[in-house]
Amino acid sequence: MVFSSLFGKRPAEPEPPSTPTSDQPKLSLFDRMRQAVTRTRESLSDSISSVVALTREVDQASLDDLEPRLLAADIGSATTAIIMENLRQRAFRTGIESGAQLKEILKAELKQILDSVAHPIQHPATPPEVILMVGVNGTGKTTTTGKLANLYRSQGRSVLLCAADTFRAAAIEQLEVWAQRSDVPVIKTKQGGDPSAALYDALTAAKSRGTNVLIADTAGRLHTKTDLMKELDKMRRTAEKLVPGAPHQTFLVMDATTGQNGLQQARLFTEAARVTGIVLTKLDGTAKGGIVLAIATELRLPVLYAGIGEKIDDLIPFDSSAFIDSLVG
Ligand SMILES: Nc1nc2c(ncn2[C@@H]2O[C@H](COP(=O)(O)OP(=O)(O)OP(=O)(O)O)[C@@H](O)[C@H]2O)c(=O)[nH]1
Ligand SMILES: [Mg+2]
Repeated sequence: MVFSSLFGKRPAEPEPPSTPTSDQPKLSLFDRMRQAVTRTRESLSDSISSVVALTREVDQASLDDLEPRLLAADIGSATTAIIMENLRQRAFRTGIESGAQLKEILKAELKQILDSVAHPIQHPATPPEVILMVGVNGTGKTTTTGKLANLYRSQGRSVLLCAADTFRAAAIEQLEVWAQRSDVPVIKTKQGGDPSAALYDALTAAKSRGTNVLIADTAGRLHTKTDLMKELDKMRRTAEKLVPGAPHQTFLVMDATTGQNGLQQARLFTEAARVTGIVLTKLDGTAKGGIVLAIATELRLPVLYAGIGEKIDDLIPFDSSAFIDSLVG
């Protein structure tokens, strides 16, 4: 399968305006996805091999061995139960003849789960498109805001950043560094200031400048912090008032390494914050990439982007076929 067909929905991989720390040869997005899920793939491949090693034909009993490995990859108990039930039925009805066939069936099952929550992103007819970055502490919101600015810029869209994390020390400076890297302007207020006021200024600026995309980095918060959740509501209302339909996107940034724990936090967060899609960060640092499946089954939300490192171009548009091929390939 060629790379362009996997990523055909988006423009060809662009040359970012600046990649200060990128010193490796350019890999295709597919290769980079494959690299990011290496550890998860190795653990899954092992289990598929061990299932097949037991007997030439994959029977129901030998499938039992696969179940704990799916759970270990963080696919989640609900999702694993669905997959196992389908595989067992298949083994019972028509038989599964080989490891290769098991892989193909597994791939189809996983793909169906991801595709059931996929939907095309609707861009507003009139700019700016307003994106709120939300999530619990330390998941990678600020880093992802910087990477997204770079990605959108390289697609020819103009970007304005809003430093709406006025809570954490140095959060504004951190975003300014990212803004410089991708050469985009940033609107800020002082630390301790009202994030909605910063957002108001940024929305006004984006409208008058005709900016395509406004991305607001917000403070890390737990759904249990009532004041901070109210603050997020106020930001939403501010956006709504100034730009019809805004915020058009609310991206929940999730850290893949936090596994089922992160998923539980995310579940409660999505209920409170009207999340439209997930950015899954730190996929490069985990053998639990299966969390993408659990997100689809349990949050009913698509993963839109994957963070695969700390550099500016270490963010890739998520593609379910590429992901599944990388995971089970
Ligand atoms: N390996 C890896 N590290 C990442 C990725 N995304 C973010 N990080 C790192 O995660 C750490 C936290 O990132 P931040 O962007 O500051 O996270 P945040 O959500 O803004 O944090 P708070 O604002 O404190 O809630 C930093 O050290 C980032 O370099 C990723 O995709 N891969
Ligand atoms: Mg931050």
